Amino acid sequence: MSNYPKPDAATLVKIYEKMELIRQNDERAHKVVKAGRIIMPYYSPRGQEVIPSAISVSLTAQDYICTIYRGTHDMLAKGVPLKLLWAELAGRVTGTCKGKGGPMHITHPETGVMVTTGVVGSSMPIANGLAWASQLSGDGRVTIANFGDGAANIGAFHESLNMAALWKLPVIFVCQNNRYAEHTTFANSTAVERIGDRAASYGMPGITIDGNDPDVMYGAAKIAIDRARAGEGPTLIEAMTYRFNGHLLGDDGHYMDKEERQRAIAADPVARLRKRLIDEGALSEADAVRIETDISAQLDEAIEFALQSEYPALDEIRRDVFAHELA
Ligand SMILES: Cc1ncc(C[n+]2csc(CCOP(=O)(O)OP(=O)(O)O)c2C)c(N)n1
Ligand SMILES: [Mg+2]
Repeated sequence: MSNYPKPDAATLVKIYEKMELIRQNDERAHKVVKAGRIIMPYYSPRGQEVIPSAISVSLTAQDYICTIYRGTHDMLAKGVPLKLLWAELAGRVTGTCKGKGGPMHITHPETGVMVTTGVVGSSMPIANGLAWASQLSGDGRVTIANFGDGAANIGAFHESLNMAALWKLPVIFVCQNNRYAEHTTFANSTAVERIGDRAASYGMPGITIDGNDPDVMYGAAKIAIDRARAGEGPTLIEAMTYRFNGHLLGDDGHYMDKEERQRAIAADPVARLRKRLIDEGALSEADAVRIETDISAQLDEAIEFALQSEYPALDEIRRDVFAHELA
């Protein structure tokens, strides 16, 4: 990993901005749901901020990502508009899916955020389809398939990796190993120590890395993205991370190892990168505060926009569902 490309200072600041947006967005989601202002299932990505932030700085606006119910971090890093995201979370007609998708199905093709579902493992075959379309049309796009450690034990993982390798699809499989699948630990569900090793079975490069280290995550993603864009095929990246919260809001995570959890929270990757950027002189304290205040104001605006928007009217129910009812 010492030969990985390294992010320069400006890129690290960009990564930090995305991570701070994800952190604050998560804080707001907790507040808004607990206050009863929005009723939704919420799967916190807190602790996993580095992964999409360090990947997306090497993506274009046209590149695609597929993600899961625990995916607001992936979407925010890719650039989904905040107002549209929040309006969809609140089920309003101004949302990314006109309020008909809700928090589990955020989709915004304009920023490359493609078809999110709650079906564990589904991001991978969908990503293959998008990547195959790019290969056929020669549009030069790459697709990132995000999924969890639990999803790596679903049949779709194995089928998708095999096909992507066989057809040399421009796709990167990013397993965000947060050590839990619902309430089951990784060790209790998986016979191999590293999911990254499984890549060898499918004839593609695979690696297991510290997904909370921005340099390593950036470097591994950059190599895989360049490889996919050059037509050399897929890569499997297992990014080791940790889920700070329970599976979803309302689950207190009592079954999680307390010390392990405390250690992970104490090593909060967002606070760590902030401190490092200031120590290294890449960011001044005043600039950091400006970034944070600006994000907070954008979130205020997005949440108010969402809550003041209308719910979809009854005539929306079948629109966008059947081709002959598109109008
Ligand atoms: C096909 C399928 N099986 C089971 C479930 C129930 N389920 C929802 S989330 C989840 C855990 C998935 O864990 P992981 O892939 O590690 O993702 P994480 O939630 O940790 O991000 C399960 C089993 C589901 N939604 N879909
Ligand atoms: Mg998991």
